[in-house]
Amino acid sequence: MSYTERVLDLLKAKNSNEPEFIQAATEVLESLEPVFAKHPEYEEASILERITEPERQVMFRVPWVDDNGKVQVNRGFRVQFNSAIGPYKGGLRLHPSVNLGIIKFLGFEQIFKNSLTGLPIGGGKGGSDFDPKGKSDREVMAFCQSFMTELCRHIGADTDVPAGDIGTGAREIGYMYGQYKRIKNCYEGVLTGKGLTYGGSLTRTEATGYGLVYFANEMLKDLGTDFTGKTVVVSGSGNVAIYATEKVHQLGGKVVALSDSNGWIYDEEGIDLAAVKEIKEVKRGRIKEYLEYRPNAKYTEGKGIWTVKCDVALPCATQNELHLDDAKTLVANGCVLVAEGANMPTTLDATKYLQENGVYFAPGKASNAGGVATSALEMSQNSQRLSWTFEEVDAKLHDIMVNIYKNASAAADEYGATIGGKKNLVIGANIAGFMKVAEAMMAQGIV
Ligand code: NDP
Ligand code: 2IT
Repeated sequence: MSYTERVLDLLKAKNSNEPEFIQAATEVLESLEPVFAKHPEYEEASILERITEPERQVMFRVPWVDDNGKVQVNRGFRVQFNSAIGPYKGGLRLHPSVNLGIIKFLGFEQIFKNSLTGLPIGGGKGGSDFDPKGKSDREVMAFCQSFMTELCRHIGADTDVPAGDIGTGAREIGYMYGQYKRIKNCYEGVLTGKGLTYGGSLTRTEATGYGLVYFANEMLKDLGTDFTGKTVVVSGSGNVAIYATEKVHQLGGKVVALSDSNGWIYDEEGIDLAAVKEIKEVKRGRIKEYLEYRPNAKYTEGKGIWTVKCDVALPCATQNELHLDDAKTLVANGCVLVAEGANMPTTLDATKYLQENGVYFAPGKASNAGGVATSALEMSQNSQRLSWTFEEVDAKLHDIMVNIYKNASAAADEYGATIGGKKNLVIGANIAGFMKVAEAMMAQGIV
């Protein structure tokens, strides 16, 4: 039995009730197999046993009062996974599905993603099973203030810097920042994704979606093509999906479908993004309302967005939203590229099927790293007490995505990792992300 197999067995035994964490760890550890043949010193230092165990995890009660005067209680989480290369960094997810296993999978992915950005940020993640959907602004504020009242003792600009994720946008970050400042009496860059009037960075809102498309564009270039005239399907209709759509349109492609957890829309003429922004960013409505703006579009309740014929698919909603059956349909419909905007949206068997059938595939930890990279740029600006222009940040984001592509490709080349006639970017990204963290851990001794 190899080192990676032994550690995986151990992980499965210890964390049997955390399937998403096991899934993420399986993908990473299997990719790293060839690294340990070259570097026996890592096994000697139990790097894998250490990197799969969070440095610290906190779980806490979040009591708040709803609009009926009733006390509600949610569960809060922050997993500080790895600080070898920088302060813990990663988003806060607010969604009823949140549990420790989900936060651990996201925190684990974040270690390697953050390393790939080339910036000094460690891996962490947090959130709560609170559901912001349908809540009044006052209820959201009450929750955010209570959540931060506990979280504030565990974070700090040089310790741990949370940000947005599913359910956490500018509104939630604002309420949390206000409460942090009030309790700590300290105006520091403790959160990213802040509003532009109080330390936020231009381009952070757009960064994950834009970065995803910059990355996919590098992949297309390698295939000798680009976005011009390409038909694209994007799942989700939140922050990542909206700005991925915007950039695809800027580069000459056409997004024809978007979704939310209720259903999906198909607009043959190309999505009217202004309408989607109004529905999602202003009204906090449902994607079905798109028909009020574009009566010729089609709405389908439930799943099925991957049945839409496309050249490029960008899953940007949530984990495990693209299954083996969806992968088969995409391949049968002639899809050439899948790049993950969400974290782990593609199941392991679907990923394998896509890759083996010649679809060029980008794992989220590489292709969605533009969001956290721009968060790190926000941290730099806060430390300098400066703010850079949109063009400056966008240019840096573009360079970072090109570099991540280069580094993941180079690692795939170094280890001869190809699949279905394409570079295996899953292996490339995992190895490139891992090496820097492993070297830092080796240098810092047994901690
Ligand atoms: P948002 O909350 O803005 O949007 C999430 C979108 O996904 C919504 O359309 C939502 O639909 C849909 N969705 C969420 N959960 C589910 C579910 N269980 N089933 C079906 N649809 C679902 O989040 P983001 O756009 O920020 O995040 C999307 C993905 O991108 C996540 O995986 C996140 O971890 C990842 N990501 C985000 C980054 C960021 O900077 N924001 C950075 C890197 C990755 P509905 O409204 O109906 O719930
Ligand atoms: O998954 C992610 O990378 C994010 N949600 C963004 C994290 C961040 O710190 O900007």
